[in-house]
Amino acid sequence: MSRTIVAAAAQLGPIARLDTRKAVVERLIALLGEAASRGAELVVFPELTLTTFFPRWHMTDPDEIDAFYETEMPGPDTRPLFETARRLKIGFYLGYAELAVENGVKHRYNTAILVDRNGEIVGTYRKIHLPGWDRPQPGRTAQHLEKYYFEPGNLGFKVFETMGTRIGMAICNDRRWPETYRVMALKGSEMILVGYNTPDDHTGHFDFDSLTQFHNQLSLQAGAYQNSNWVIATAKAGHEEGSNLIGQSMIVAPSGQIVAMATSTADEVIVAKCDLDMAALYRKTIFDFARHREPEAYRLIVETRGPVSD
Ligand code: CDV
Repeated sequence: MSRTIVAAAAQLGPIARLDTRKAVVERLIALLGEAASRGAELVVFPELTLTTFFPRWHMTDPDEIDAFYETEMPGPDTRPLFETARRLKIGFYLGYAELAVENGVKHRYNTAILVDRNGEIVGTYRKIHLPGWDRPQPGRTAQHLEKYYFEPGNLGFKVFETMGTRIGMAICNDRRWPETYRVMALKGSEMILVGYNTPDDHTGHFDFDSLTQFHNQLSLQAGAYQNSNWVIATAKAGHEEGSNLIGQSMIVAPSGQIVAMATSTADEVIVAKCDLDMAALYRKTIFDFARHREPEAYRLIVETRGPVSD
């Protein structure tokens, strides 16, 4: 008997700077309801779901900055989402800015949690590949200051056994790095969940930026196929505070085929029934890691960050 899970990507249209958490959570609850009515058992929301994508601005006032972070999860504003999910018996992935106190020291992470069908947090991931800069770049109209607002995640790429499958998490820029998927696939993941905010002006070079959507598909399809995983990827999309965020939320099978894709840049749910045994199929054949991988030849990947001369 095949094992299946009905998964949904719950894409969000733009969130304005002045939109309240309460208003955003109401939108999330509506999306959760629609996903449930279409049979979904697991819903993936975007990266930094609860606010506008604030790393586009350089803020210096600590109070202004802190207002974008969550200090508890669930908190008063997000609890209704957890309660609705529990009532609907639906699991979810939620990205948010996390302000954590570890050993008495404040840390800021770009975080995603995995919540099971009982409304319990069963996994936490903190974004490892932070794009952009740690200070504003002169001459750029669009800043991308994730290295200013966040530290690299300190939890590694874990895989969580839950909801009848093995789930890994990644956040936005992580999806472009093959290492992201491979580490989780080696740990036996069958599904990788990804939330993202991808502006179409990141490099500032038209020839590259015009390929933003192609690179989104390329990364997600390659990651799914080369690692024999389902990939559920969800965008925050549309014209948000002067920035154009691509949509293209999608569900990709372990074959690399896109089985569902959003057609708008607004709030939109896409759903697919995912056959989890499809992941095993490729792992027994072309991507039988134990039989075909040659780790000795890959040493450099973990020994160095950047290019080396041979
Ligand atoms: N939020 C992101 O990580 N965005 C990056 C952009 C800036 C390139 C991405 O990889 O989509």
